[in-house]
Amino acid sequence: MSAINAVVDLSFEGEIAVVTVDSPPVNALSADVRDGLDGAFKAVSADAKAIVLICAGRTFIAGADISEFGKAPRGASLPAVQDAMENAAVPVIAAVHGTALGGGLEVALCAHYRVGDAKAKFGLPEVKLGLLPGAGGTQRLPRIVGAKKALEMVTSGTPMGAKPALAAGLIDEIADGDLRGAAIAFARKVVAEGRPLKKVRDDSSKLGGDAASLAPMFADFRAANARAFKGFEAPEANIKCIEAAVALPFEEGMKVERAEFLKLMGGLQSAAQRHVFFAERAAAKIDGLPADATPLPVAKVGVIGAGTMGGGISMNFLSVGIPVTIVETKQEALDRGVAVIRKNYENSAKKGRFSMDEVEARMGRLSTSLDLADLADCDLIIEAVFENMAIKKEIFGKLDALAKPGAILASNTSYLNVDEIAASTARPESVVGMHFFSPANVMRLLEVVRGARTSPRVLATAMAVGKNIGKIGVVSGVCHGFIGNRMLGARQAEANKLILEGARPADVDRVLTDFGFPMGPFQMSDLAGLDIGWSAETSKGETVRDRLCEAGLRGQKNGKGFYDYDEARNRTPSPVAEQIINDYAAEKGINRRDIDDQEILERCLYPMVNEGAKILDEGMAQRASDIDIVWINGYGWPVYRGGPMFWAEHDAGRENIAAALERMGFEVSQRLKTGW
Ligand code: 3H9
Repeated sequence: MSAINAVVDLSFEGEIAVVTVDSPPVNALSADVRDGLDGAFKAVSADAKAIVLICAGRTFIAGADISEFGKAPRGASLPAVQDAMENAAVPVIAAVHGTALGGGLEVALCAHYRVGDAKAKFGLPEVKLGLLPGAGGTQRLPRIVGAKKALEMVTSGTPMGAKPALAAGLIDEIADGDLRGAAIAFARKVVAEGRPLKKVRDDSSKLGGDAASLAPMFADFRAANARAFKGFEAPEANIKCIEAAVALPFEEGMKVERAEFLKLMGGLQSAAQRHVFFAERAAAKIDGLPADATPLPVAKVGVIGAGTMGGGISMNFLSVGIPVTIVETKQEALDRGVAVIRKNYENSAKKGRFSMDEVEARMGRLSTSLDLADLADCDLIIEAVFENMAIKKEIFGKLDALAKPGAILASNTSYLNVDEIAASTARPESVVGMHFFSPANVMRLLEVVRGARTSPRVLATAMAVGKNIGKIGVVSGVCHGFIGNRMLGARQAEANKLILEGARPADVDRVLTDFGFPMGPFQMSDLAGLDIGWSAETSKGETVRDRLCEAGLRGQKNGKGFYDYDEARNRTPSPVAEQIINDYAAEKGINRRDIDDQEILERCLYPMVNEGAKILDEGMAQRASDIDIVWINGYGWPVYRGGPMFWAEHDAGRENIAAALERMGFEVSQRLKTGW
């Protein structure tokens, strides 16, 4: 074996040259990897009969090195490496394990043949980074899997497994066992049979039609996905490139791809989506955690409360094979909760996500009880009862008495003081907040609330558990509403003022949905129920919300709220709500005026950013990007806008926001003026 450089080796197995990339963690196409590949292909001696390209470590090349984007180009160019492969004098065989993604697949598509192991995955996920495959992927992939399949792959970013890849002709063989050995054997076969140097670029026979015959397919695809692609620039650019692959010769199609790629790469959406990629990974890191704070094993989970939250939380664990015991106070509540879980699973099975046997397997892991004592052997107990401090304290006091030593006691509280809850036990080091978002089996965010006395291992375990159940955990300190709801509160307060000053609830909602949120604050209030935390006995008509509830407006649940809802849940602004708001404003002497969309947007979003900055001031979030992750995954902030803190920094402008907030009379965080 001879080293071409620190990350690429060249060795020989008889007459077969083997080029090995070894650049942890994911063999991304950094300048070093490109230089190494360039050097290796040049160094292959004339007597080699074939070349195998393979990677060490956990995966084949997982793409371009995203951390190099936007920096001055260095090293060999990717097209030069691809040319060297495609135009090699002898067959080049890519041997794929793990994930051949993005630039990795684009490199593999320049080989003449591809062999994958049984677990290998092949995809072009650039769209998730607000990009398109910029190294020929949009021109080569449709020439091998057909325009329709390629269109689905580049616009969804979803990878293909080895079996479908073999069926589609994307790979030539699935290797059983030793990939290196199988790839070398395959290379020998290619040589022995004198197979041709197949260049994907030269074969247009699999595209599936020409521009005219495929036009309806493209039109249907755009129409079917209009909602999913709304607001995003990258999907349409990807579609245009696949159209170009169908309509134009290869080299011309490459020019379209290049132009579209550069447009996206220079735009704010891709910068935002790349930020989110790294932000997601940064969120998993807990600053200052001692090295010995390894996660504790969690083999059995208890959940207190079988309501919407408790049921959803339980499903997360049942789905990954962890047994759950749910405890309720009444049998009917248990039965109802279990029935909802079963129904959810059955609905997924009906949609083909898994089999009915799997439904039974998951349900089989669920047990129920009316007695907290049945949680005594759980490693993790999550309390998911309603937001009432006295009740939570009582429960935690009981858990302290019955849970096994070392068990983690978690609260799903969305606002309350985790330290106060912890103080009702003699083991505050075992208490942590695990705040799930509704529907808890679907939403990816998990706020992990670190109490003043939560032990490092308990914190690490809560984060590891989150990862295991497919969540993105973000650590928050103890403050009212933690990261997400605290900022939501700032937005809601201003939205409430706006409707008294003259904006209509539907205007506020429209401005925010146009911005990219799936729903606005008043649609959200209607969905949650206007009467959450409201009681007829104590209501004094002091707020608009009190008056709406007093008038029998409860939100979507009774078809009346800020909007009226018909049976199909179509909404129209409610004249009753509008009258109540107008009367309230008149009574308070508020002069109503026309409020334009820009003011609505600024007043809803700027105070949120300010609150985010204060959260950083107080050390309640570890980093600004964590706040972005909370808002994208828990509250529907559009991913192409990178989260509130990214948006403030790179779009709206921190200093602009600070100045506007000062004009509005807000107390402005210093960080907002000077940087996070
Ligand atoms: C592209 O290819 C454009 C082309 O068309 C060419 C145009 C000219 N670059 O996710 P993990 C880091 S665009 C740099 O935790 P896993 C990651 O940040 C690219 N770094 O592991 C993390 O670092 P840290 C298209 C990267 O096992 C570490 O590796 N490709 C890259 O759960 C481990 O990552 C993609 O979009 C990268 N490309 O998942 C694939 N990838 O430890 C993106 C990862 O410091 N990557 N890192 O936090 C993935 O989807 C997953 O990382 C993968 C492994 C599935 C590969």
